[in-house]
Amino acid sequence: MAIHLQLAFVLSALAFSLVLAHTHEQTVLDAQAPATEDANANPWLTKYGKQVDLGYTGPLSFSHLDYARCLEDDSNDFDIAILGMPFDTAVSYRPGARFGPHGIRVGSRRQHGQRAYTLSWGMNPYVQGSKVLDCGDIPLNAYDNALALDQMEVAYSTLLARSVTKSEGAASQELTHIFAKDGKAHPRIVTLGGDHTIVLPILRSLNKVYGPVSVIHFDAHLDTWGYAPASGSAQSRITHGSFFHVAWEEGLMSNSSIHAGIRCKMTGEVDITGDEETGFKIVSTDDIDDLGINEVIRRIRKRIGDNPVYLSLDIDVIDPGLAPATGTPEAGGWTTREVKRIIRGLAGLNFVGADVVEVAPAYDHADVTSIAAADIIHDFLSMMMSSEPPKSRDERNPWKDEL
Ligand SMILES: [Mn+2]
Repeated sequence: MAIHLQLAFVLSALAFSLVLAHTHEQTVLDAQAPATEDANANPWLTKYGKQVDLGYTGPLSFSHLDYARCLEDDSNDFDIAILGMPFDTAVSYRPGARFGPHGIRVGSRRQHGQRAYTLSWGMNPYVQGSKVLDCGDIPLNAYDNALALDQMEVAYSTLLARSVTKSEGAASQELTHIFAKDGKAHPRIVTLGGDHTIVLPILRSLNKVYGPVSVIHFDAHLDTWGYAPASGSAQSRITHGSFFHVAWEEGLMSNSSIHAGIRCKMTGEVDITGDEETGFKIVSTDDIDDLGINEVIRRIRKRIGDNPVYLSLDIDVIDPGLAPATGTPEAGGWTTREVKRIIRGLAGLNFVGADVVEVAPAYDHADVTSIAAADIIHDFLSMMMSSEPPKSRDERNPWKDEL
């Protein structure tokens, strides 16, 4: 076993070296000119080239993207921002999602823009003409939820107001100007949560730019519970299980949203009735077996239509056997592969933003949840840059039976 592991390690290191081969060759060429006279001045550079970062080395950003503190530094433009919201003080069970942004970045370390082509998508999202930038994390107050929610809204709005990079006619889909009240193209933000409450300030911010949006909500739970607390404050009513109800009260969502992957225990039918009032329809976990993936995709697409849509994915939609590191695990969920296939089927909808929330790395094993979350975000980038779902590999390149 140890030998196999060593071999796998060597092979993966080799594969990554090959990815970097182009950069390395260029570096060697660059280094050749001064090599003879400077060989003693910098023997490393002369002999081995630049100090490149391997998958498991270097500073931490999502998929080794450029990292900028965008909230204070507006000198780096982008089309899609990766933004961390390390917030977990409105959870009902396990805290720990404040470490989600860090954990997802750790889970992304074997991802890289130079090795991002997949068989599933048939493309690399980092070479589609859109610039993706890791904009860091919002320094959120950890003691005052009202203050933290305002910080999230202000930060999101700050980035939404930046002008996009992409030139007209680039391959990626860019429709935000069609839906924006000001008629301008706005960047899209992929948020790393954070507990699910972070979606309330995000929807408040999006509402100012686009008006009400539809929501596609992957989750084991409804998150539309709007009960008044038996005791407590108005602020204590805003939690990771109630934020959609509050968003509905505030008119932030159009009446055409949909859940996917619901399987939690409820009070009874009253929860479903309340959920429908807030504008949601339900695709349950079991529907994937009863209806099949294609029908699940069709129902989501039909529900959303041409509306501007925000996609929020609670990692607990995935079975806790495959994604254990989350705040409120529910047994019997979808597989990571099933979720990824549904996401592929959603390409071409008018996404104005997306998130992965509720990753709480302290409950993880071997980064399995963080790796799933990072991989799903890779799919989000491809999804946001595609005008339609990718054809299957067999449709693109039919299998020829040699018999
Ligand atoms: Mn949730």
